[in-house]
Amino acid sequence: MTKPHILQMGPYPEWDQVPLDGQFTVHRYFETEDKAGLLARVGGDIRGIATRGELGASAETIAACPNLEVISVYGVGYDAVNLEACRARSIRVTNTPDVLTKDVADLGVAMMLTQSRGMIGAESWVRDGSWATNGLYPLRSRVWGKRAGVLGLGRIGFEVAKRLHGFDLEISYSDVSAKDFAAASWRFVADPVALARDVDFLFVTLAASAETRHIVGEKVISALGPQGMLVNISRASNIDEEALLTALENRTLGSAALDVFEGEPKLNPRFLALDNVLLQPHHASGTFETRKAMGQLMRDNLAAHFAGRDLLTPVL
Ligand code: 8YV
Repeated sequence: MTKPHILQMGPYPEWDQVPLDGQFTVHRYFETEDKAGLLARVGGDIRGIATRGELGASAETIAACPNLEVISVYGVGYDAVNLEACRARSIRVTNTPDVLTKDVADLGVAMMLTQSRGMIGAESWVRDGSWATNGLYPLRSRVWGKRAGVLGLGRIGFEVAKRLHGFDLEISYSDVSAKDFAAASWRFVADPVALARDVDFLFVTLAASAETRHIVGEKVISALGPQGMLVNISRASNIDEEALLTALENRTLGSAALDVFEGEPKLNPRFLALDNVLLQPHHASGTFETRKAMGQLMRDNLAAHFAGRDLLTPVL
């Protein structure tokens, strides 16, 4: 039996690459310099695309594959896949929800603690000898007892709120409606600006879409204010990065902890000049266990499609 041809948009670890190469005839888009040439040559053979959350599949790539049937995303976010183009041609789309939820929540909360307690600076304080020469590390504000806001109480937002609850923070959240799975003590605040005004830490855990683009803009940022901290473990597009940079530079926002950036992995160099932002390389789902589960689910969705079975985690 001939193996279905798939287009692979980005690299995977070896434990995913080997089985993928075994199951499919794989064309590595990311390794090919002449991408237009590759698509012109094999576009007609391609029946599936294997991609990653942050890479997705553009309208042009989809158009270059006239026999495309399915796009499997290694990631929960599928905002980089052109869904309109997929809908127009009944192309199925899958993602990897659930398996990464708790790791992403862990990193978000770890970022808040790291930034609040100044742990990066404290590490340097030990390593560069400041502890021995200058004495005690400068004091920081405590975390427990403070107010946290979760913007988007989906799977990841829920796990963030659960963890923050365990850290004795007061929880409020914003979403399109109040959620019946939220704990009784979690307060629903419909308006993101009102949410930001009421909290010390604001976690952005929304699935990104055209509707949520820049939902955290100048108003939300200034409502969070000079004592507030913004934590983003979702997508850069949910935040107006220009407004964020200006607020961090002017100290009208206290601080930020970010795992995602516009144009990543190249980020705006203005971030690098700031001492009130914690920068992380989009690795919230980056544990062995979770990445293995993501790879397996990404391949299982492709296999299910080509075997004519129901998709495990369909988006479209
Ligand atoms: C990336 C993510 O997919 O789940 C998502 O939406 O952005 C991440 O998990 C991951 O970096 C692998 O590419």
